[in-house]
Amino acid sequence: MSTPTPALSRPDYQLPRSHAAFVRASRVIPGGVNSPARAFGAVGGEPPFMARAAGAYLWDIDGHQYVDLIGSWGPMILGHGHPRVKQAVAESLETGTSFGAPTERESEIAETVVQAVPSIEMVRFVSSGTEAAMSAVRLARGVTGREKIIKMRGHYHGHVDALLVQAGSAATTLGTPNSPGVTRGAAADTLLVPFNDAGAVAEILRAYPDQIAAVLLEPVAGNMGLVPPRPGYLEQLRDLTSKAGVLLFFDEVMTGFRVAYGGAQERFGITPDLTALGKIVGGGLPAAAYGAASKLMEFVSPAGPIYQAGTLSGNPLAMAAGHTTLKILRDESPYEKLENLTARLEAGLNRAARDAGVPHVVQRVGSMITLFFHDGPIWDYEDACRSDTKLFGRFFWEMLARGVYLPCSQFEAAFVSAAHTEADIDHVCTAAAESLKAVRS
Ligand code: KE4
Repeated sequence: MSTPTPALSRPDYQLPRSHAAFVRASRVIPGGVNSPARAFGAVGGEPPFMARAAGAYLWDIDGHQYVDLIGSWGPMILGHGHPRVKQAVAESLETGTSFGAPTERESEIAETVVQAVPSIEMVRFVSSGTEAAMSAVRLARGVTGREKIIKMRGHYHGHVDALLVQAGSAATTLGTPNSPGVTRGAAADTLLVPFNDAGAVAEILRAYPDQIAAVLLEPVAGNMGLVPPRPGYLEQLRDLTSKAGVLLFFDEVMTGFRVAYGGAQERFGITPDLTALGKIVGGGLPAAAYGAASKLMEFVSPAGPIYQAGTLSGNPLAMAAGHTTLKILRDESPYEKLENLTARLEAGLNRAARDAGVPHVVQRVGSMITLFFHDGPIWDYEDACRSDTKLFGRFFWEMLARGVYLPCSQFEAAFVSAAHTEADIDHVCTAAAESLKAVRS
């Protein structure tokens, strides 16, 4: 498939079939989508409905082709429809779709995860990142006998009541970081601090001695746009939590197998006590996981008393897609290619914004990247919220009209896959230069 040529301009960019599909969907699905992040709430207009995907590309039902920079919000690190992943799922399909009984395939992928992720000696598979984060928090509270947790403002760990407090991702986009329906009781034990501020964590640990079960965070934040840890910050958290007998929980649903094969904990050399995984670990099918040292995981039912369960946990099809994805990442290690492609994108976006005279900052870790319309670096949620989200919305549509599918919010990270080529990246940079000139005029 050749890389799409940029469309002429935004005004003639119509999506008639997607519009009809959106009207139809909105009658029977809240907001016409099954996840708010897809709803274009932050950028206005209606989302294109997708017909198919292959490699680095998406095609909508109006026939438009896009260079895909969402990759299903992270899972598609190999690109869409990798032949070996498709083959593995097809073969798995031949033996059934779900048994509700253990299979050896679950042990095989569990062994691969244990070998890959420094903090994990045992792992439990679930069906979503939300479940993984929720279960890990329950484990932390159950093991320590403590009830309070420390969460970072703007970090997103799925729609768990206790964690939907100052949440990022679409919760920020849609202005519901503290959703109605989350009771005061559910949120009462969630203490909030700014990301990248170890002093704030130290202060809470002092104020609540022996009451904090865990500090949880995205080690590289992707849900307020891409915000890296300040140099030394993760080391400070590790030191503070170890000294206070508090568990350090890395939510690596997004960064796991993304920023390095062993995730952020491998890239930054910090070993947390608990890890949540998702997205890539399912290879595009519903699977996620949480893991830790055996001495902690042995508390999880039925080995121990802390209950957690799931009808489709360890689903054979998802295990086949996820395990094949992990084995390709392990054996072919596309990480240098991902680093180079995304560095090329970073340079191109910086050049385009500089030439257009647009205040901006491009932030990147590995193949996760965000162009913020904000003058100067972003280290926390308060900084991120000062970005020009209206300008982002106009930029987003200019890019869409030029065949580039960005995350539909300033508060999301974009993802480059191993299926992208330099030509795809150059197309994105050309489209960005044209789009920024268009929104500036
Ligand atoms: P899921 O329940 O959506 O599988 O995972 C929740 C989750 C947990 N932890 C982190 C760090 C995450 O990024 C996520 C989900 N990420 C969003 C994108 N920012 C998923 C997209 C969506 O909500 O549709």
